[in-house]
Amino acid sequence: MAILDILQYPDPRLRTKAQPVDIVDEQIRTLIDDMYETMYSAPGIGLAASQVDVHKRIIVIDVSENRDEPHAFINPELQLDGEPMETEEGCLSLPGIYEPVTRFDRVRVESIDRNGRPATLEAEGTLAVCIQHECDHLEGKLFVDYLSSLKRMRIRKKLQKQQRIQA
Ligand code: GNR
Ligand code: NI
Repeated sequence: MAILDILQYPDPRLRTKAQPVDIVDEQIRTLIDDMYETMYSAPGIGLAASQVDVHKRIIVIDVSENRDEPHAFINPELQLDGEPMETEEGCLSLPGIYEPVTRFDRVRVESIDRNGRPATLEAEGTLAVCIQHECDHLEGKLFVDYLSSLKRMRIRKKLQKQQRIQA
């Protein structure tokens, strides 16, 4: 397994729209394993393939306390449900930035699992929020897109400054 590099905002590659997976083969399963390792080591509660510069429709999530409830979704199709709710979001591509975002509190996801079988999941709460956040990544969308352009500009400047210091 391998820990993959996570693209940092405002890297333009984060804006790439991901393409559907045709066949779930060994290469896809290896990518999913590497995404889990990358997510757990970060640590984060989810990761989209887009964030590791692989523009395929694959996301992994684990919102459990014990980090022992992994979910992988290939070609996820979302149905939003329930009520709007506001929660603080963060993103591994925007380290140290946390801002409130309004999302639906329930979702239904149809996808393919790591064995290539169709699967349906109904989720609520943090899992529902995380699924929406990850599906946005596959469209090239980031949680800061829901903020005002002024806030987004301040965040971009702050992160670019951090990245210059790290370089
Ligand atoms: O680790 C993460 N935490 C988080 C918190 C609130 C809402 C969404 C998230 S997802 C994020 C990991 C990440 O960037 N996934 O794309
Ligand atoms: Ni994210």
